[in-house]
Amino acid sequence: METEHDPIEGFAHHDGALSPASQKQLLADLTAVMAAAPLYTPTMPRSGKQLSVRMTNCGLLGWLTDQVGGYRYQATHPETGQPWPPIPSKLLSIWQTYAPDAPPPEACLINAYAPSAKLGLHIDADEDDQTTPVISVSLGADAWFRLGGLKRRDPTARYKLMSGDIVVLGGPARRAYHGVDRIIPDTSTLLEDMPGLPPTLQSGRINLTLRRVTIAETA
Ligand code: MD3
Ligand code: FE
Repeated sequence: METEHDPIEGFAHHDGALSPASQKQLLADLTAVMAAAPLYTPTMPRSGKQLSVRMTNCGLLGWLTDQVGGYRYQATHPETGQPWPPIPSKLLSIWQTYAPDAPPPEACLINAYAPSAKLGLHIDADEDDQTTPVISVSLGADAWFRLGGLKRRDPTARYKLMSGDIVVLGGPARRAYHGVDRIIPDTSTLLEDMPGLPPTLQSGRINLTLRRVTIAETA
């Protein structure tokens, strides 16, 4: 059996934070976002290897990666060249609730997982602001999420993230290694009739991460 470890300080998992009705309302907003900013297939710096996760963004800045430019934030979609659509107000109010003292979010990364997709262990280090919390919202199929420590080889623990869960990563957890081991198939019907979402992604999972990227001027 896998050894259990205490979660790193600053990790807060809010189980079932969003009701089924609010999940559906949020999904309607995301449908509009994804119509304006289509999902694209990110690729690794240098190797050009495709990630299994599909991505897009909303907000003033979006996180992206491609073979030539590598990991970065930029204000425009890599394929359409258009500015990212604004962050829907429902997400801004979630940010207000869970990070009331933080400056407003600048980026919302939208990760779309097919049932076979995963995200290897990594740290989020491309933001100048490394102290404001990151807030994650899970929609659709359940996922096994892995959280470690500040060093790659530190012990890890796994958590099941379900549709409607909100995770707040503040304090030391903001700089911890983490990833998505796998999607647990046939655990949600939420994404089933999301307009414009390809069928394989409809049977998968969408995760949203709200982030502060630049260091805010203090008032
Ligand atoms: C822990 N996304 O987009 S969300 C990512 O489910 C990312 O799509 C995962 O890791 C997903 O970078 C995990 C939970 C999460 C988000 C950001 C974190 C955990 C985090 C930043 C630091 C530590
Ligand atoms: Fe991450």
